[in-house]
Amino acid sequence: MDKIGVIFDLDGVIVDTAKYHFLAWKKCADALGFEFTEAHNELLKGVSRVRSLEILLDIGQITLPEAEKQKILTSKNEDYLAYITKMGADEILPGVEKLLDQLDALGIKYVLGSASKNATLILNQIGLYHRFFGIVDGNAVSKAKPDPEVFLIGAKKLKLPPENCIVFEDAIAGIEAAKNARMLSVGIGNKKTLSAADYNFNDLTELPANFFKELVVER
Ligand code: B16
Ligand code: MG
Repeated sequence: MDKIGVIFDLDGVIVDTAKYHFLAWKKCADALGFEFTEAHNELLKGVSRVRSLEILLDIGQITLPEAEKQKILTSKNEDYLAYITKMGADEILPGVEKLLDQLDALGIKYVLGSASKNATLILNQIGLYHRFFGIVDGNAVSKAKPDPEVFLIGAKKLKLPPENCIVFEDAIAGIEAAKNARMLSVGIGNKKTLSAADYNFNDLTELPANFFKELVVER
C-alpha cells in the first residue's frame, strides 16, 4: 500500500481571501478610473500578484511604465495586508479542520501549495500554520500555476513521488498545474469550471468520510 500525501491550495480552499484581493484591486482600478467587477476578480484567482496586475490593466485597457506598476503592486499589497491582518480562525472555510483532523488520524502528511507570497502570514492569522508539514508559497517558486513547480516542490517536501500526491484546488490553473505534475486533483467549487479535476466537491464538507481510505486502497 503506497503512502500518499496531500497538497492544499490556500485561497479558495482553506480560506476565502479572494474577497480581500477584490477590495484591494478594486481600489487600484478606481484610482485608475475604470470599473472592476466581481466577475473580473474571478480571472485573478490562483494567479500571481504580478500577473493579476497585468490582467487588471488589460481590463482597463491601460499601459503603464514599470515604475508605476511597481507602485501599484506595493500599495495593493499594503491594502490587502490591512485586511488579512484582521483575519482570525473564524475565517477558516467549512470542513477544513475536520479534514486536517482526519488526515492526522490516518497519518497522511499535508503541505501548502499556494501562489500567495502572504501564505505564511495568513496561516498564522487563522492558527493553522503549525499543522502543515511544509509550506510552498509564492516566495518559493519562479513559475506560476499552471506550471507544476509549486506542487513538485510540495511533493519533495512530502518526500513522495508526484504520483502519490493529491492536490486540493479551487482554480482552473491550479488543476492544470496538478495535472502537469501528474498528481491527482480535487476541484473545490464549481464542478463545471473545474471539470478537468479527477474529483469535484462544492466545498470540503462534501468530502466523504472514507475518501482517503478508499484512495489508499485503490493505489
Ligand atoms: P499575494 P492561492 C493566490 O492564492 C490567489 O488566489 C490569487 O488571487 C493571488 O493573486 C495570489 O495568491 C497571489 O497572492 O498577492 O498574496 O502574493 O489560491 O494560490 O492560494
Ligand atoms: Mg486558490
